Amino acid sequence: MSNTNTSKYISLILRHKPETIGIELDEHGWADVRELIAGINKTHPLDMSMLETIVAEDAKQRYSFNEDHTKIRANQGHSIAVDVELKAQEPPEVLYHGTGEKFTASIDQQGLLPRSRLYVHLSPDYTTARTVGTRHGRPVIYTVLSGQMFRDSFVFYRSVNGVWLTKEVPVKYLVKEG
Ligand code: HQG
Repeated sequence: MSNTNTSKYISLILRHKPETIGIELDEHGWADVRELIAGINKTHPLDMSMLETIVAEDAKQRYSFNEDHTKIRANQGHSIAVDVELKAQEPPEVLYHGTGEKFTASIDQQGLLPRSRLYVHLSPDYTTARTVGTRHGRPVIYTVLSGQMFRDSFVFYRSVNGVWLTKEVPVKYLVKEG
């Protein structure tokens, strides 16, 4: 089994369903590394050195260890309510959101909502947004007027891997491409 499959499974456990392998996350999203390895290892071969490699080489830097590598968490993308201690910060003047064409009628009515996740995910550049959008079919890119939102008191967080997060984006701050 490839590291990609194992990494996807780790992402499912650390963001959405820790109970699948009988573990719990603490309020800051941390899992115990030994428990995680033992739980994952039941279905996907995993030891500490493989986990170190997966965390270090993950293309989107999805995971972090604590200082002594006894705990691990996902940096963002959770559906379960954990506080990964992101610092609120001022976003760039614009950010981008890539989505599938099938969602645009609803987005144009309601704005961007987090759906199953805790936050709406925004990309710092157009190319990344296009890649994210392609996961949902024919991609459509919205430019988000994040600077104006910030001046209007909306709160933004930047994940350690460069993804920007905010609770929602009302329609008036969205500009659809094309
Ligand atoms: C859409 C990946 C209808 C939204 C990526 C999106 C990202 C609406 C979908 C991260 C809506 C949710 C997150 C509304 C938003 N009506 N649809 N009002 N508001 N939507 O997967 O942003 O590989 O939960 O446009 O790289 O696609 O997992 O969010 O299309 O950073 O690390 O609802 O996931 O990272 O889809 O992706 P998702 P996302 P990872």
